Amino acid sequence: MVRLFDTHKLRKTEELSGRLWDFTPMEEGWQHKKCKVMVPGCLENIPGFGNYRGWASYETEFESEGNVRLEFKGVSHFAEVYVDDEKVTEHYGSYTPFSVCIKALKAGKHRLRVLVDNAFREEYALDMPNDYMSYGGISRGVILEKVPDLYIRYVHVTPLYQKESSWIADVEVMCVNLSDTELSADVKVEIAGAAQIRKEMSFIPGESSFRIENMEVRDAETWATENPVLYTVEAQLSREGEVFDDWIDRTGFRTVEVTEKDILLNGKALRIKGFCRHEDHPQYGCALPAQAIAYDLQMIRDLGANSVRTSHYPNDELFLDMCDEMGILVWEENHARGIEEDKMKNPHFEPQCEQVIREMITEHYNHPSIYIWGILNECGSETEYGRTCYQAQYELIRSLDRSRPATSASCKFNADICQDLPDVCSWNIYPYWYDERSAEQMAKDVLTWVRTEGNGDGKPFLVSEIGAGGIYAFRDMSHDIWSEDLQAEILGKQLKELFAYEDCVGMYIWQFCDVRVSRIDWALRRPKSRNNKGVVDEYRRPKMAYQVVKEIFRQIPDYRD
Ligand code: ADA
Repeated sequence: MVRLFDTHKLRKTEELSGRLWDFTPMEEGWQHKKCKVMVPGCLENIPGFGNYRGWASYETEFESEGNVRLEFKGVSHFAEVYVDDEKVTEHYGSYTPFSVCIKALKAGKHRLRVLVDNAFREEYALDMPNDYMSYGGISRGVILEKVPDLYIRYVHVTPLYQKESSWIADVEVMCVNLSDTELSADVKVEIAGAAQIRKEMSFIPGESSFRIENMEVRDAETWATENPVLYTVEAQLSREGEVFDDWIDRTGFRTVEVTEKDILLNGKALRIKGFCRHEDHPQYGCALPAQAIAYDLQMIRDLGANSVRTSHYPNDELFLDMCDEMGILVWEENHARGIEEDKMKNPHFEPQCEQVIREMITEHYNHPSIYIWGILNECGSETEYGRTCYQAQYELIRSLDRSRPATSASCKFNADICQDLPDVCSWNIYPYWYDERSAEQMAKDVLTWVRTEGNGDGKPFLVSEIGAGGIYAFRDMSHDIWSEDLQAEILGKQLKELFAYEDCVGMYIWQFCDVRVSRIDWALRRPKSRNNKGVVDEYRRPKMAYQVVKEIFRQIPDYRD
């Protein structure tokens, strides 16, 4: 399963994932360990491959002809794609989709071979041993589509505002012309029953788009956490009345704005009660199947939370589809955790960050649950060079999407020189854990500095991480470090004090579940090789903190007065 709904009625599509592929490790001494593996899946979750790093080959067959578009929702870290032994594309970026079109393929069976590299290399500037596991493999779905010479690439819908009983939206239609000459078609866009037709639109070879401004969508209900109504967006290309391509997505009508103090959803001040969540599971790695993702989100709902931060990379669209339907707000983040100035200076860093941002925003634009974009968690925001990256990335986000705010989680207390750049100032603070101060004191100290010397005055303040470690089933009368008891005590204090602090829009708990960390550098600092700050362990067994958080979160409404 790649999405929760059909994305085409007419265009012929076939899922190439959801089946066994031939897997061959390519590193010296491993080649004999060929086996069948499920795609999607993580390489490290194949028994015997838990610490494998390097190249591996994944192969399958498909039958098709004509123009074939292959879409990979996520291959980690680097992929080279071959069709019948001819290289058709390559891609770096573990957590964002990419695609390739092969023109005029001969009718018959074809061999698809994907060479995957999950090693840590200088050229992969965003993947490194880290406080989470950087899994490898074809970790998300793979789709094959038969496309005509002119096809729809995407439709972006931006809900603008509500006017009486209509929502007003801006629409961008992006098409791809695979031929060498200009091609034309009639284009129909239908959203929630409202249709717009543009006759004989011309498209130059390659990608080109046009806009439909101020489209009225009558009787559309507003999407909100308490009422997550979704509408279908359907586009069609036709010539002389005959439809030859179609494209389907979903949207929700809502606005997000930022004032000096608040983040507004449909004009109402939000109270964020969130969890940071890694895509991680002992059996599935980062390739959680739909049922496991749904289970996480049901628990997050049960905990009384209303938001998830996709720390520290863009997430699977299945997750986003579910958040759209369940009314869970998403802080979607680009891929970068704790990358300091020296590594930001890697010549690959900035182009790769920008590529991830482009792919994330292009592919996830229509999800109403995404209310904010996040970049560069705890990177070199205290340095002049770092600032140039923050600045360029904020500019890029704003050029791609003006309808959502952007932020980055900082921990550079009294040193950050980038607080003038985001729309919301977000801080990772760990009172009572890494810091001895109370949550109230720490939040006040940070915010006072941000609003004075920090240049971040006039913006909402969000706590992007709080938390404490606790090992499942380690109970201790003296509330010793790593006990469930101490974790529950600390989280209780952090939440109560921050909810009482009016200047704080809300908080994200670090983190939903315990996650595996990299063997090099990190495992020695983390008992059980896990970051143990989850309120559930890696198997989703609730710790004492679960009940404490649930009781507090459930008393707090989604909106501030
Ligand atoms: C940081 C970081 C997280 C995690 C956390 C921790 O704030 O953003 O990825 O490493 O600290 O557990 O210390």
